[in-house]
Amino acid sequence: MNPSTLRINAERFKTNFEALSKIGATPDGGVHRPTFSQAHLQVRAWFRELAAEAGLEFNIDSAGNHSALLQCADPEAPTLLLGSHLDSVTNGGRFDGAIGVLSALEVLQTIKDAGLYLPIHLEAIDFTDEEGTLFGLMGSAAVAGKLTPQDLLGLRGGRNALLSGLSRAGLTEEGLLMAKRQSHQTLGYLEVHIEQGSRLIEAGADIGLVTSIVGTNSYRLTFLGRADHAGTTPMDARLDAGQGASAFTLAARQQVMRNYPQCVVNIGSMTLEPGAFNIVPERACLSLEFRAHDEDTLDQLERALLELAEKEAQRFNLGLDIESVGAHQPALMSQQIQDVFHRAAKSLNLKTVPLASFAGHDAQSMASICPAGMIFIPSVDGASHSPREYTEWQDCVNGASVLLHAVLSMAIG
Ligand code: HGY
Ligand code: MN
Ligand code: MN
Repeated sequence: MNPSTLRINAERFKTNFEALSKIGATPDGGVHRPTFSQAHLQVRAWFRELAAEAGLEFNIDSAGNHSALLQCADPEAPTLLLGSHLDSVTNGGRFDGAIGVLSALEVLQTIKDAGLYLPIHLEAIDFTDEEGTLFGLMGSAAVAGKLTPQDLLGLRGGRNALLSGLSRAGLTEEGLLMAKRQSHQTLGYLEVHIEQGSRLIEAGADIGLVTSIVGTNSYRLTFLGRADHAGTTPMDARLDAGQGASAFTLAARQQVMRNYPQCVVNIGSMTLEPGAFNIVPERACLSLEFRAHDEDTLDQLERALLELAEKEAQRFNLGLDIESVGAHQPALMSQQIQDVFHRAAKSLNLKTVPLASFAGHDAQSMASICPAGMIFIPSVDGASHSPREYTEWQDCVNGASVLLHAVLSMAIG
């Protein structure tokens, strides 16, 4: 049979997506599947059953990455990895990550059903903790050998959450640290993902060819003041941690918009302690994250923001505790794979446009051990990390179809 005529089974793909979207579903059309939550463990078990029903072998590595496998006859052959992640952010959308894992599974099933024998192994992978409930890109960083014991001491979700989550999933820290794959084993990594922005729709394009992925650093900042009576303490005598935290939050946004217009900064949570109406807050804990497309800018931005935090703490006579809880380097996507994706999209009469990614993805971990590439499919209104997240079904079919033909092109030319 002529592989170029092969098409995915769009009906099966949709049935699977609808079933997957029910696991951890929230009333407003999103999903809530934080890493190692019951819903996340449930969705991984569901993925494993689906692979078994499809007659595919299955593997769970020591970092908990779940993979459906379509092995070829030669045990020494390299593996082409395709996939994404089944974990979600808190109260997230049902397409982020999920559409990539199901597209990968659909490709393996389509090739298997067609009785096509490839000279390489194919693996549809669901990476552990992409979203950073615990660390962020944890499963792919483990596979790339980029995870260090220090990373597991100071991380976004906190060490207790890591240890209790690992034990719920039957995993260990040692296992995380020994999941590295050898480069020669991995022919490449391909990922389909929603754009999570609105550039594709604005450009009237079907497929985004990802050129690079942003680097992201995360810090926990704690402004330290003094608890006092909120009524009897004169305003100018207060050591109010909330003032320093709020002043920094506003100043950080101004700093980035004025001096780093190609970057972003976010303070996603701010907690004041003790947290009572009538006590001046003595502690203010902030979760700070910032992103840039190259290492130098990321370093400059990091220095600028931490200096700003120190300055605002001094302004309000506060102490400041700074803890790094994550750093992911920016990565360039393989030009060879961008070309493969472009040719595959063209063969399907789909319009492509090159896009840099401001979202982090597992492909940026994988790029350090093999050629990695991604395609984006359109997000309506650019909405993501929210139940408002939505992609038209034809665009989902387009993404999986381009992935299928990219895989066939890499496997058999
Ligand atoms: O946060 C991100 O950029 C990705 O969605 N994990
Ligand atoms: Mn994602
Ligand atoms: Mn995400």
